[in-house]
Amino acid sequence: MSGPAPSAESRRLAPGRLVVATHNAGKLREIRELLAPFGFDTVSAGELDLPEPEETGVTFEENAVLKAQAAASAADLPALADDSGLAVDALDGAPGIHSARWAGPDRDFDRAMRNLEEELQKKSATDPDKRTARFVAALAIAWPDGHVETVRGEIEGTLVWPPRGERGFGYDPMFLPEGFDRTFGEMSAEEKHGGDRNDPANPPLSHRARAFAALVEAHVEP
Ligand code: ITT
Repeated sequence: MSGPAPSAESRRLAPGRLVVATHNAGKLREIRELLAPFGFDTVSAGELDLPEPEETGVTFEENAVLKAQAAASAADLPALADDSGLAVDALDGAPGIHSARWAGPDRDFDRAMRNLEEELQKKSATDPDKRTARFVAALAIAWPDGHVETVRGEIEGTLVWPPRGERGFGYDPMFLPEGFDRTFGEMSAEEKHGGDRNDPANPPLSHRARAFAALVEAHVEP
């Protein structure tokens, strides 16, 4: 028989110790909140003093896999990574996978949001219908033997100027999710996460919460 080898079977994460492979404090807080109901014993890449791998991928998924596999192999534990960003239609998907980079080495998101607004002004993207964007989050779980699973979540919205709200992190104060009149920067953590994947009346809202719902559905032991 010829042809490609069958892909390894889909895997589920068992309860136990889990590395959260991020050095971003805002993400870490949200991931811990989203993981809370599942009883994992989490330790962050920062707490383990793990190095930050270079993000050389060209997709969110590739970068999430790089980060999860680097942490799983360094810590000899399963590891969960998130690669995320804001894709702006008028900017052909920028900043996208480079969303963190737009904030510079000091991670200055006031500056990143100003840069973003300047780019939108250059494109004459002043009307809300020209200011559409989506937040994307790819999550990867990697095991020390190299196996990896990925999922993705997205949320559509519009970019407002000036930014509104002090909550959340990163680009949250500019992002008005579709169907809402408050930005992620004006929402509590619970509002930004949204509801339950099993409740059609109140489903998960943020890109990260939606990716989590997909992760739990397919790759976490029930
Ligand atoms: P790690 O790689 O250590 O996880 P990072 O900040 O470098 O941290 P990314 O490369 O995935 O992570 O960059 C994602 C950037 O996209 C992040 O720095 C934020 O600016 C932005 N971003 C992602 N999710 C966001 C959210 O929920 N709210 C606001 N901004 C978000």
